[in-house]
Amino acid sequence: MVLCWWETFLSPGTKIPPYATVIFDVLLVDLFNVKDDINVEVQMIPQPCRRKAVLGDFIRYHYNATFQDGTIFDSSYARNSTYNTFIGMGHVIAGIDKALQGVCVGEWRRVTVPPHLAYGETGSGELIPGSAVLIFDMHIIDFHNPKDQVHINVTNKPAACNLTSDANDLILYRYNCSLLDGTRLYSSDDYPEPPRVILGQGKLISGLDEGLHGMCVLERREITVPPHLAHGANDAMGIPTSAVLLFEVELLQLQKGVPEGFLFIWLHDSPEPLFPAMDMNQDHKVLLEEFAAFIMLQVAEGRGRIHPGIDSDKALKEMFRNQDRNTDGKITEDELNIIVNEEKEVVTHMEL
Ligand SMILES: [Ca+2]
Ligand SMILES: [Ca+2]
Repeated sequence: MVLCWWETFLSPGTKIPPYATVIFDVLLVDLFNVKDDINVEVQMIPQPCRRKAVLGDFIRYHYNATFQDGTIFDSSYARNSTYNTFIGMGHVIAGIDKALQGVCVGEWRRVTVPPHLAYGETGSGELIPGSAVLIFDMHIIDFHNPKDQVHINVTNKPAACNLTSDANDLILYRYNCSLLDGTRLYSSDDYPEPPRVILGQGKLISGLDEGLHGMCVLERREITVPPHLAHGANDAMGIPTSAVLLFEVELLQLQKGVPEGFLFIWLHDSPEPLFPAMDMNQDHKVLLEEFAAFIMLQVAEGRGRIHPGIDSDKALKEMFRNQDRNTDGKITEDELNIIVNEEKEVVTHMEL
């Protein structure tokens, strides 16, 4: 179909005299065939392309939209915000819904959409005339599926690795957080000290917490976190809505932890009976100093583990208070036995 500026020559009601020679000055604006499909010209695909977008994915992309004569009629860059949509749900014109399938993160593609896969013969408002062929220059920022899990890519695994991070462990780690297009968001290097956190206790966004599990000291990883395991559809700390985040992390230190709610656990069986072992000077009472020395000896000899996230003096005092039921400043055998029996009923690891 060829459209020309016929209307501009003759104002309505103008009569063409007989035998007149009519001169057409033709500008070809659009050319398409009703059988045309979209035309996709892939301009750049970053490698590796881990996964291609499919129906049902949620995608964020930038675009410039032009007519065939090069006039820009719409641009996401002008709004300084990506266009975000589910693919294949009819939220965008049919041609774009189709063009978004099979893209890679970071891909640039030019898509030419014939009018029957865009705004048809009627066009759209004042912006898009009827039967217009539209060209979209698209840059895919990221996409994810609501079912996506955390993706972990180990970039450096130390040869010696006999201890790995798990829930309740205290870790010290470095990180950089960026968008998938490389935009840096925040980094532990922005702070004087790398962060220290206990895993598995809801202190971090859930996807990062999960990605930090199972690491050995000095291991490095790239952790890709979909928005539902990060900040979701909220604008948090300048992070765009529904953005997929990339964390580059390195585990610097690891202190094995104790289950939530515990201050100390035995790693093997506790001494049996416990009181005589704890009452190191055999005077039938255990004062704070004696108690602290006993516990720290267990930790030093690898028989027990104290809560890594709390100052150990504070933890020891708290543990002592828990045992010294009548608060007279000493633990007796009776007091200890009450606790031991109560604890044994509920847990296998005894908390002191
Ligand atoms: Ca004693
Ligand atoms: Ca007491």
